[in-house]
Amino acid sequence: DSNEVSEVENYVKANKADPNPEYFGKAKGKNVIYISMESLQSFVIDRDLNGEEITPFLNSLIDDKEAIYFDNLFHQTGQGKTSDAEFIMENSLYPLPQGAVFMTHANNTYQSSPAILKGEGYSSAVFHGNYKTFWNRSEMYRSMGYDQFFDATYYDMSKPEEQLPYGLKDKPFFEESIPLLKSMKQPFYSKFISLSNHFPFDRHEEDTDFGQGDTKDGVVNRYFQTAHYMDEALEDFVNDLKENGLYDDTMIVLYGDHYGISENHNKAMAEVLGKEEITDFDNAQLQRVPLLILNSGAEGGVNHTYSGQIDVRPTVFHLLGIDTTDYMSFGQDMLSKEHKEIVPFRNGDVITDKYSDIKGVCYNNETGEPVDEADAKGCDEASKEANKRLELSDKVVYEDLLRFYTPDGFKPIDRSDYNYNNPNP
Ligand code: GP9
Ligand code: MN
Repeated sequence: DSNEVSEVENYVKANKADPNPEYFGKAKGKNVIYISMESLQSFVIDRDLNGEEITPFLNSLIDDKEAIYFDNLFHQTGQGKTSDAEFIMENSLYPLPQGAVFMTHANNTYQSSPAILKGEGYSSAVFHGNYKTFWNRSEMYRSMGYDQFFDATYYDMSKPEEQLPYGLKDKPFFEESIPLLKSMKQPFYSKFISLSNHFPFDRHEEDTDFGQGDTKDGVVNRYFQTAHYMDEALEDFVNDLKENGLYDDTMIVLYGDHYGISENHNKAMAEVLGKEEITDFDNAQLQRVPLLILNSGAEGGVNHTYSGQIDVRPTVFHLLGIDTTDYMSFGQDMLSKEHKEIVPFRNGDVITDKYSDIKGVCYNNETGEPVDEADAKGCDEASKEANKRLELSDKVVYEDLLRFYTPDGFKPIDRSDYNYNNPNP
């Protein structure tokens, strides 16, 4: 009820990180493109395979300081995978400890990015080469206030060599998206969900000249190839945006959605990383996913802040010059001087800039070794804070608390105003 909302509101407002004036409003009025990079983990960034870069395009954006790159950002997804990442990024709420919030709480009241930006004059759309029912997306997007959902019915799904179990391969997907994107009213807020780099990372031998790894683990070997193919698709897409005059006025946010290589592949991963073994500590560190903000109007460079996907929305909104005071965001602007470096995970682990609390063991980040009992205070404090955040966020979702709260100036979304039936499938 409204008392519970007040508790959350007080917590969120007390923990808000004020915008950094150096960045605030730098991207004001620009179009926004989010790109969900399927299963991309940060360890592939700047890594070579047989002397060739796995992700040369992303690397070039970082090396040439074209993008702001966050190299200590972690995914915070649970069982909802891609959909959990979407949920976190666009609501600045945590996904659930069990199940996928897209499936279980699609009818809640939300104050999601597309709805907030609607108030700033933005149109909105999602682009994805899979069908609209997957992850219950079409139901969730109605609650999020997305104007349009260009799902597989808008793409040419007739060529077997372009098809994967989860939909259309990335290159044709991005290519065919350009005319759809051009049809949108500007400024637009859009999200592109890639899928070529999806487990089991196969069927791309004919689509790129890039080879595979040579460990004994085919999943890990192929991952490099599909990640490289995605990188090529992203480069083509950015070039297409430039050729179509869409680049200059558009800020692009590229994010890895979740891990691709599970703990089942630790042996090959140890070989790839040149380690004896992958410990619990190492595995937690591998949950870093790349986040690049391209063309924000602010200077690019590498930012080492420890952060999570939850922090992206306030960061992006502040770049757009939007006052976030009234929104129930559990993240903090990563470019703010007040940003606290505590990263809660859905499994109860937590990582800070100094410590990692993994399966109840407190590690020193620098050494990767467990700390003495006496030094575990850093973990205990972070853990307490992380649990508080998760608990309050879960309350918002489980009890549908945003029903009782309307941010100043926000026009609530009526989900019956939205449907995504393709008129010409
Ligand atoms: C399917 C794509 C992949 O639509 O988002 O989903 P995932 O299995 O990664 O959640
Ligand atoms: Mn995914």
